[in-house]
Amino acid sequence: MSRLVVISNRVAVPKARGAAGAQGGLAGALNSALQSNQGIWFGWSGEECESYTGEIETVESEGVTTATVALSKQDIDEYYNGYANSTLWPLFHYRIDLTEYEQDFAKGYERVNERFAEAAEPLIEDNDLIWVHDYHLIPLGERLRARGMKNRIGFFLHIPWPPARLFVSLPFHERLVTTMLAYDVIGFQTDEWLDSFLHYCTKELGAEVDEASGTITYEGRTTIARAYPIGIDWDHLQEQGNTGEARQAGQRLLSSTRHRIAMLGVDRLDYSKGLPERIDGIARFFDKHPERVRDIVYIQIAPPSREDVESYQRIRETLEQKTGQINGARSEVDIVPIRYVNRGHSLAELFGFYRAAKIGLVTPLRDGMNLVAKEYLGAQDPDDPGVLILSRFAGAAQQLTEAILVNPHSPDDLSHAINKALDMPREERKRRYDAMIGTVREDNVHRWTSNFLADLQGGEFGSP
Ligand code: ADQ
Repeated sequence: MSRLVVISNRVAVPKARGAAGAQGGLAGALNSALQSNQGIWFGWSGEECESYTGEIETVESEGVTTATVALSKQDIDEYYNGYANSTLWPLFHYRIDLTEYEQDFAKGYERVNERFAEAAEPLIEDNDLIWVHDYHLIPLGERLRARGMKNRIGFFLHIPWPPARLFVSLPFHERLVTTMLAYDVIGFQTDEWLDSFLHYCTKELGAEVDEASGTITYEGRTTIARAYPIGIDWDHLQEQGNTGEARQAGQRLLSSTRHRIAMLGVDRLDYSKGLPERIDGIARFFDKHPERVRDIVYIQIAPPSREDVESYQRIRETLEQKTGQINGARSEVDIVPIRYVNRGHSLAELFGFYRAAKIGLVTPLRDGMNLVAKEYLGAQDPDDPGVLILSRFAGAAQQLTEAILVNPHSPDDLSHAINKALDMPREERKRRYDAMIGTVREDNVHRWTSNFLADLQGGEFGSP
């Protein structure tokens, strides 16, 4: 097996988290793939420097080398907060109303991708497999090719790919996609995002798409494009669930809710997660069933993210306002219907909360996959599982079809789903859980890694 080089915006550097093997999730899975292939993980350190030097800091731990560079303030503003999180993120989540089309952002994005290519080049050997992650680094493969690199290079997009009609609102959209075709393998979370991408390639680029073999041929070069749905780190989640920390967290939640049913939302504070819309759905539920305010308590865990971007500050204000309104209108001396927790929790604590909550509410307006939905199921008691209410617009809905699927934009739909979940008999809860848990356990993050790498290693296409 060739050596593996992973390149992503951020890197899980060992010194920040103890031993490399101790972490689960995506970082843990990438680390185990890197460990078995004496790999290197390259990206931004998360640090800001006075001016960019390209100096690489390396840390070696358990057979994995992490290599990071610091970025200047201008790079962070234009590439990370700018093009990545104010242009591509909203656009790819179908939010052209929030998309900022600033030329400086586009230039900063090109510049940092070029810097990444320049900094990573000396780390890469001829037979290395290179795996680039996510929307921050779409043109990186092409930048590496421009430096003469003939390695097999793959790319995985963690977020949705928007319909062509929205995507063409991006200035230089053709350029972005043609750079993508410099990769040998392009992975999407679901068939839906893959189809949107293929549709764009056919209609706008005039590329030749062979859906049977999953290949795109453009200007004499062939690229594999497939869906590789990401999963959770099942074993790590179960290990965390077996800790005292998980049990304590679950007990804390149960003792504080007493006879009321806990309904739980766990999300980064991001407008794509549909949080204000969710609160509207809960308000509608209380309007329709005022007596049920004694049956249920909603707990929303939402730590802030990307606070330097204005649209993220606004979402926080909106959420606080809406939560305050419902609590003002519906609270009794002994009852507060919504608890809003503005900070993150460890996975062990989340496991405890997931298991104690009889309803999991996961209602993004658009989501590449959504791992919270899978973690919620993975934490349930198989003999008495809770009910998952899931947005039909999350990638996860394509696999978790026995969840109560909802339209997150419709308060009535949400209200109806909550009512149905509250009354769902155990038999039906079990039937739905049994139908979904196999894919959550088996199609886990390790399988995702090995499926992608098998195609990257073994595909016969795309030799540059
Ligand atoms: P995110 O949008 O961050 O990631 P999501 O899949 O919802 O995606 O969550 C990722 C992880 O963050 C989960 O493991 C979860 O436990 C953790 N997390 C979320 N909220 C938390 C909280 N309040 N406290 C602590 N931890 C929390 C992007 C895409 C997704 C895609 C993932 C993986 O947007 O669609 O599923 O990448 O590819």
